Amino acid sequence: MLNIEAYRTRLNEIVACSKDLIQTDEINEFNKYVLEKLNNLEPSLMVYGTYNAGKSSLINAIFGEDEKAKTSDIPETDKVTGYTYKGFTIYDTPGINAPIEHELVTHAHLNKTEAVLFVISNDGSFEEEYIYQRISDIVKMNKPLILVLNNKSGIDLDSEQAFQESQKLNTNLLKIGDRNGIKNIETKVKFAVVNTKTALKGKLENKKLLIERSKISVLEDMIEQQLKDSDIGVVVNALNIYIDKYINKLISIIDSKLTGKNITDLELKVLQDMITSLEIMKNSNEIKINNLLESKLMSNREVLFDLLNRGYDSNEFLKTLRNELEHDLTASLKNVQLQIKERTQQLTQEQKEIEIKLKRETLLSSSSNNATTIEINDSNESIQIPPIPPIPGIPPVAIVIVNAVITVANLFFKNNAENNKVEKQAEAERTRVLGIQRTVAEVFSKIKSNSIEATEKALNDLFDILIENYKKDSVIFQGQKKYLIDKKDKLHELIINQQKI
Ligand SMILES: Nc1nc2c(ncn2[C@@H]2O[C@H](COP(=O)(O)OP(=O)(O)O)[C@@H](O)[C@H]2O)c(=O)[nH]1
Ligand SMILES: [Mg+2]
Repeated sequence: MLNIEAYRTRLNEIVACSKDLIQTDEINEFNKYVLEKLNNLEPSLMVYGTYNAGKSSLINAIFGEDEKAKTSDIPETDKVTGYTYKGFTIYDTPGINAPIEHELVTHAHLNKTEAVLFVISNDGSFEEEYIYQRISDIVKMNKPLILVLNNKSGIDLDSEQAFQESQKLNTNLLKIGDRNGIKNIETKVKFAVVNTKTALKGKLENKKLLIERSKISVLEDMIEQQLKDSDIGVVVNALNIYIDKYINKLISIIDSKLTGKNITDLELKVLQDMITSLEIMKNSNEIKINNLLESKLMSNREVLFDLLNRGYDSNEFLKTLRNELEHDLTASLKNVQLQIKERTQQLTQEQKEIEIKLKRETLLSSSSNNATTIEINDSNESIQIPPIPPIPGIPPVAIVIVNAVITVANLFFKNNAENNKVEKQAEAERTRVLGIQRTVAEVFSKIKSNSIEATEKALNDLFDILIENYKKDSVIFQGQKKYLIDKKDKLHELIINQQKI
């Protein structure tokens, strides 16, 4: 007995895996078909073969109706039409060698059908190799097959010529079986010769002799027997093939996204290179700016000492120094902004190239599958280089300096008033100079630590959010890759499990 519940669970899992891989319509169609089949396990028969072989005419002959199925010398419809026959359904299909849309519809139905009625006409192409290749494909799928030679050329079916044709057909069948490793192919294919036109005429005009000569009854019995013999095993086989083909399609879509083209790897690599570049850029600029500011401070140390030594007001000088430092830092940061901008443009270019490659490859594979690509955030658009942040000022330094200068001056005058002795004066002078030196050292160390802090903060503001965002993107890419690989593993499991149900 078929475990319907296990099939339903499996179906839900497959449908869940399909999301993001193929279009919803196609998923729904798959889901609907499997559910319908599980609800009704009746086998059906599909009329297949080259277009113009007389498939639709054969349907008409079987039903004894002139216009039941539309017949024509040119391919007209891409529809698969079902007809109820003795409680079963027979489907007429556009066939092989029809326009591509017709062929696709036919092929899709071939994946579903339980049994096949393969029509070949004897007026032309019945020796064509592709016909036997198709027959062999169906036999390989273990689907019951009735091969019908439609006597379109109207020869006497009991003649030597008819016998020769059947022999040729049989030889061709054995050949393809050998080539494709199918043992005893002749036992796996039932064979009938009919004259559809005569059959229809006989039925329409109720002429027993014509009907008999057409040999349609032999075929009708064969069809009925085949459908009655098609047990649950035949239905489950067809259903498994349908499901497995669908799963294999999903896997090949994943493969085209992953291993074959390595698009995800490429995208990840350009992102990770970007992150490394930014980190290096941040570090090297920090060193460069700090060196620049430090050399500026060094050259101004002497000037401040000189000013204080001569008792001048240092506030104006410090204000100018502060402005110059701010100016230098701002100029350096503008340069960093430019570097970031250039690197971002490079990334955009790289991503564009990958996108073009991806599009080209999707286009190339779109004939085999019409996969939709996973939406990938266009991270370039969100990139905004942060503005240069305000630079923390140096005011506390100025206060320190003023206080220090006052202290030094007081010390000097106090010493001067109390003691007039020369050595005391010299002592006082040393103390004064030392005091100034200490003050200068203190002031410059404050300015230096302030400017280092300002540089660090400015660079953090410029780089950190940017780097963080690229890191997030790269995690998303890695996640997508893992997501696809996990999905593929899951789908492989679902195929293998089909055999066990
Ligand atoms: N003379 C003759 N013509 C046939 C026979 N069977 C089909 N035809 C013609 O072949 C053409 C194609 O037949 P049709 O049934 O539409 O082929 P399909 O494309 O396989 O469905 C039509 O013009 C039919 O009238 C036959 O047994 N004898
Ligand atoms: Mg037709």
